[in-house]
Amino acid sequence: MSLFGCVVVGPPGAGKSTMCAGLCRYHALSKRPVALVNLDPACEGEGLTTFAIDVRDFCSVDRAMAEQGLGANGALLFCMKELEQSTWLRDEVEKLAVDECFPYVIFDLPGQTELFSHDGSLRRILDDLKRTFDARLVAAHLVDVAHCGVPSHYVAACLLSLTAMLRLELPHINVLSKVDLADRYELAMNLEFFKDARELHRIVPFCGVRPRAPEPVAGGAAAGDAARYNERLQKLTGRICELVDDFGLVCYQPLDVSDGDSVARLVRMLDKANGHPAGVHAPAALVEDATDLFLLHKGGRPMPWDPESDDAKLDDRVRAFADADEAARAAPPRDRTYRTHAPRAPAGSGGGEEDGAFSWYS
Ligand SMILES: Nc1nc2c(ncn2[C@@H]2O[C@H](COP(=O)(O)OP(=O)(O)O)[C@@H](O)[C@H]2O)c(=O)[nH]1
Ligand SMILES: [Mg+2]
Repeated sequence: MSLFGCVVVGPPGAGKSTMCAGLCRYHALSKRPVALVNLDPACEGEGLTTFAIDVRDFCSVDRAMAEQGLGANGALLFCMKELEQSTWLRDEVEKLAVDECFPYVIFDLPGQTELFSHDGSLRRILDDLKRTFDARLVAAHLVDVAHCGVPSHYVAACLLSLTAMLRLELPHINVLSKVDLADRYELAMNLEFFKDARELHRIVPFCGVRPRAPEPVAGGAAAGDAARYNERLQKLTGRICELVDDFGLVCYQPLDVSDGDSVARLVRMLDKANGHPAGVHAPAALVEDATDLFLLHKGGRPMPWDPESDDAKLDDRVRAFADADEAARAAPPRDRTYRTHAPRAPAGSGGGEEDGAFSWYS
């Protein structure tokens, strides 16, 4: 049977690991067996959810830095090369199958965009999985809604999304993450514009810097500098907008990972993109339940599904759900059984890259 899964990419802090935890929880609630794979050798802590496969068991960025004399980003690329040249990942993925059935596999990737912008290892690793397991993967590229607050950053993000689409060569969904925070930013256009990413040139007039206060001696020179800078920036931005528009591929699916409806919409899009036979493993009623239960945590991070430790906090409806879950575990379906990787409670660690460790548009 084919392996279905999702490859989550995007700049550091875009919300990749949180989305992975959200997807794991959603799938656990809707009874879809799921396995989370950490492909970030520099990931710190244990993440929000248990990893079924953790690339840190195979290679270490610290070791690559010490032994090869590389910087952090170089060491990451080195690790990816090592992973590409070994059969470790293939062997580990093979172990996930139970009775030749794979769980839905979610790959959490590092934030360094070199991984797909000008290095081919990641693509070759994914190609290998596609060949070996007939893997039907969809890429989700996350862009933080904060970038909509700075028009030139948003255009850069669109270019990055387009690069990811062209370089990864997978069915692809671009995600505008953290939309619950959109109100915090002063947006030059309405949110629909940023979701559609069409007629990008309309944002060009808003690109630029404000002139700094004139310096006492040079009197007014700073304003002239800013005007010249803005003129050049707008010309360049205009060309990039044309390029992105000409491809006509980029648009964004908004995501608030604490909102069950938002996660459900994204799951439907991901399933459509990679052809997952949704509905076979997740009856409609379960999907509805998953969406409703997810809402219990609205306003906070999605809590990983852990019937045991969460039990005390759960209301009657959720407890009934947990009982049904236990009954389902006790009597697995006749034709096949899955090894599920139930997420556990957060270990108090974010699992993301350190702030400022890497800037993709500086
Ligand atoms: N408000 C809000 N915060 C989010 C959302 N998704 C992620 N975050 C926060 O964004 C920060 C970075 O998330 P993380 O998943 O570590 O990003 P990564 O570096 O891409 O893996 C964390 O503090 C998350 O709690 C969201 O949908 N809404
Ligand atoms: Mg992360």
